[in-house]
Amino acid sequence: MQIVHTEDSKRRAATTELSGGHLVAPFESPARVDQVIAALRARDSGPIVAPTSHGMAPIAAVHDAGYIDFLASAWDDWVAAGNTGEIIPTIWPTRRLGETLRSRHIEARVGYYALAGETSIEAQTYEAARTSADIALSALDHVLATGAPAFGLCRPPGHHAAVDQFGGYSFFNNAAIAAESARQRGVSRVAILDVDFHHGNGTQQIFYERADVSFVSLHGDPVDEFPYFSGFADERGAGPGLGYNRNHPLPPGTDYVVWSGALDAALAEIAAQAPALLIVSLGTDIFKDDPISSFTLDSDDFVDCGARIAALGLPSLFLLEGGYAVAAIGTNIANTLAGFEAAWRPGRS
Ligand code: SP5
Ligand code: ZN
Repeated sequence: MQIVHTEDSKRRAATTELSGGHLVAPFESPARVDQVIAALRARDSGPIVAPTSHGMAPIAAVHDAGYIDFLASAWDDWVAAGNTGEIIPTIWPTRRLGETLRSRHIEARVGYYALAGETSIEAQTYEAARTSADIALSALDHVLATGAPAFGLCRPPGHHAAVDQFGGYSFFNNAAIAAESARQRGVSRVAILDVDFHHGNGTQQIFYERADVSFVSLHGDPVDEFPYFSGFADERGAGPGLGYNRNHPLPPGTDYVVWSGALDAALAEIAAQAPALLIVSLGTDIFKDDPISSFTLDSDDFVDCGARIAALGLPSLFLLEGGYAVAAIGTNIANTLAGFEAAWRPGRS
């Protein structure tokens, strides 16, 4: 399988994450990239190519202009205000306080554009987020040009990033940017399958009222798990998009028997939508040893997961999302792609 990767995806190197009342080393670390690429090389999983620059237009097609400007200048504005640590939001326009951004202060802008407080911004974050989108878009180029599958080793992840919000380690929504780009390049309908442990609230929000890009997600039930306010089964889309958003919340401790049953249901929903392209938001934080998650998949289960996805027979683009058991992330990603490739035949569905 074609693999898109650059060492530039390690440029974001935040040192803080607000967790349990402490500032800890971020779970979403550059070491994840090293582990994934080492495993893919060791398995000879496919040619590894560098991304090409796609400019800002595909990002601006998904994200709010004020949000993009905020991310571009946030670090300089933060430093100019006299701050010496990383950017961590401290105040939000919560429902009793206000909804609009009228302050010019960097603290206000940070909170306005943040959906969670665990994700610090540092000096390289904007450039790293741009690189991650380029990785997704370059992998998409390969799928559209050849019909063959591709994997974008995206970092930082993207699926929590909404039209105008960062959080959950996400800044630009790589899967959404790729989906929208595919639509603009003539792909009739795109399905996004999100298997990351966490609900892809950003992807859901971006396409909630659209039928041309569907979003189907398996995740920890938001009554128990981040992002807590999004990912419930009754969120099914709105307007023309009604029925094209499908959530499969699952309880803590979910094992592969239950999880794969939900996957089959999700795959049947996607098949019924007859998409021309599948984008998989591939988070391996469903693994049993993940430090912030609660499902119990084993490394071997990822092989079967890949094979089940392959049965759709769709042109497929895999993009890395979460997965924080660093020692196992390479094996889990390589297993998923290997299981997919062994079973995939074009045009099966
Ligand atoms: C892309 C992605 O997987 N983002 C996930 C972001 C989750 N961040 C908040 C996690 C809060 C869980 N707290 C667990 C503490 C473990 N000691
Ligand atoms: Zn996740």
